[in-house]
Amino acid sequence: MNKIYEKTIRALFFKFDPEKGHEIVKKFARFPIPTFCRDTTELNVRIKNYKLRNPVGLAAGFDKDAKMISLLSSLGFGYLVIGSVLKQESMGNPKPRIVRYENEQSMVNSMGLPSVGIDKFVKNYLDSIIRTDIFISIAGNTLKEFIDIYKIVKKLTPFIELNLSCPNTENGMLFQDADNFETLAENVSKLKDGIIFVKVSPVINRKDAENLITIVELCKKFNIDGITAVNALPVKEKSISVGYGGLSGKKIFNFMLNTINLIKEYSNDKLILNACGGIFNSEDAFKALILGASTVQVYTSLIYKGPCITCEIKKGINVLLKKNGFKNLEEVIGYKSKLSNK
Ligand code: RRO
Repeated sequence: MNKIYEKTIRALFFKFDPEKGHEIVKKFARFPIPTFCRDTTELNVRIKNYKLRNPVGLAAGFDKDAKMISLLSSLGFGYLVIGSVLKQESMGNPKPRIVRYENEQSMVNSMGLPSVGIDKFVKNYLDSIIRTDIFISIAGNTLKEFIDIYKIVKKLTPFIELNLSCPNTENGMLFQDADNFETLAENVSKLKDGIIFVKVSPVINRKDAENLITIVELCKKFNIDGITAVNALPVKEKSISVGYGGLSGKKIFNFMLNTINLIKEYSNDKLILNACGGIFNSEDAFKALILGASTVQVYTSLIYKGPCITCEIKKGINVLLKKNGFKNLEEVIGYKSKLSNK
């Protein structure tokens, strides 16, 4: 099925500017399609008091304005992360702002947080046909913006992801700084309903690792439920208008695994982890789950491999469960650390 997608739809879309293809999909995405991919109970995932039907999520960024929920929720995902949404409307960075590295199944984006703003986002959301769980990713330039949006979105869904790590705006990583994060976590926790995740950058050096360890400690202190690791990796890229962007896809897979490993080590099993970054197949997903991720998120691989990727990953995980003697996914999550604690 992937090969058909690659030779037809992808071949056609890849002739356009990368954003043009996305715009075309958006036009057709207001309606659901029949779901062709069923879930089995072995793949259910517990997130505190909630249950996701399967662990394969769509990462933030694909549907920033909540315009494609109806179509996307028919594709078999266990959940969709919609957003990131800002309080006010924003145009983002000038184009061109996406470049594909086809041979490496990776890409760089510098969208710069374009958003229709929270009011239109909520309207789009409420107009959607929703057939799977929805996480909403929120971003803010100030503490007040984060808090104001949080108060609105927590009424829509129990699952909120705070984006601390946009590589493409001046303030995109402000709240990843441990002192700023402490203020954000403390304030959000006072208003908390449901589940809160924070999304962090990949760890590439010791300084990043130290900062992330502090974030992990603060999450535990302020009752933040989990971490999505990782956002795109900041890189320079001349063919993008602003000269820099965030690298995603296969090239960041190992950074993702290392970051998940680090968080797991310091979380004392108190945080729920979502693995995001370069997951293209069930083997990739299984590696992240065994390390301790409860779910996996895809985005770049959806573009390279097409909408069948969700079913392929789910089917592949089911095969890997049986092959490795696990009864269900819950037994797999964090299996590696359970082994080393024996
Ligand atoms: O909009 C973006 O440029 C963007 C965001 Br908010 C993000 O979190 N990650 C990314 O790669 N791009």
